[in-house]
Amino acid sequence: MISTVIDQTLGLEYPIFQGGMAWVADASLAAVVSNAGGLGLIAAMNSNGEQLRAEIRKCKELTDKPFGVNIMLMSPFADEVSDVVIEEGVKVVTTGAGNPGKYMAKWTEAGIRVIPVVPSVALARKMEKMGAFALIAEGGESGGHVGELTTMALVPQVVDAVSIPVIAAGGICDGRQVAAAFMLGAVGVQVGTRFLVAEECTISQAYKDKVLKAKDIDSVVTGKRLGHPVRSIRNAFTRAYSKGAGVLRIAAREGDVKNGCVLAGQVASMVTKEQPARDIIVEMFTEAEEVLKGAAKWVK
Ligand code: TUI
Repeated sequence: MISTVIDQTLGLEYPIFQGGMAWVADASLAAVVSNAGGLGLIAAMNSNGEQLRAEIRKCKELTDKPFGVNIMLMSPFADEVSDVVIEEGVKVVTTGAGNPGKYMAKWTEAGIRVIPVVPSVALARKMEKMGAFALIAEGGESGGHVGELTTMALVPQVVDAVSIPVIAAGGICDGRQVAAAFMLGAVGVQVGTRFLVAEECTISQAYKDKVLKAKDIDSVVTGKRLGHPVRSIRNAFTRAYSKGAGVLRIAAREGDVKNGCVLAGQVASMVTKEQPARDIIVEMFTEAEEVLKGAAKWVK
């Protein structure tokens, strides 16, 4: 059994987080992942305070296991939702797409375990000083908003720079990659793309099919010049290099996978079947255990 400070302190069965995916990670997905032994996360994304409150309450009805909320810091409602997580007694908050510094004191004072996504050593150090419980070091293999570094380069550098736990994200969808993350010094993993095709995930079937059919070089980063690099599956949207309201929603919720933005990571091509979330987690950790046990086979 693989068990680390992450599952032990957060009360999970497995040290795995489900990524806080925009227009994907709703209360139902978060609850299913939490019930399966991981940490489910509700994506606050562009929800206003009351919409997020409703999702949190729904999640509490669907699970009695720990779950968290991911706050996307570029959201116009970030201030509002930063209070709602406190009012609703959310235990874990992850953040993305920015520096959560201005919220750190009030969250940690409220007893929330704050786990920011960091794309660099500099932000990792700042977040540790500000009281982060752990960090998610996310490499640019991931879907969505991406930093410059790869998971392979970023994770060990963040691990060396801080003394709080580090969770690896970006490019992780099977047991070999979980094992590799542990080898780099991480004590947990965050997985997004593979949960897109969880049977319980409520996105459009067209979106799931795009992921299931993706080949190795089908995910591309657009928006670098605009300062918002985003990784998604190549389609008319990525060719038009467009940006606009609703591109995430129309892909995830309406099934317009041509003009919409189909966020997915580089491992989309390794995701080949729909499965219950629980099977995804169990399969990944069973394989990781075997890989880790056999890791010394070339050492004489
Ligand atoms: O946040 C994500 N992934 C996302 S957010 C999102 S919604 C969106 N839609 C349109 C444009 C942009 C976003 C879709 N996917 N992942 C976590 C993540 N955070 N990756 C990289 C970062 C990050 C980048 C810069 C975190 C902090 C940061 O700080 C810069 C600074 O101010 O120091």
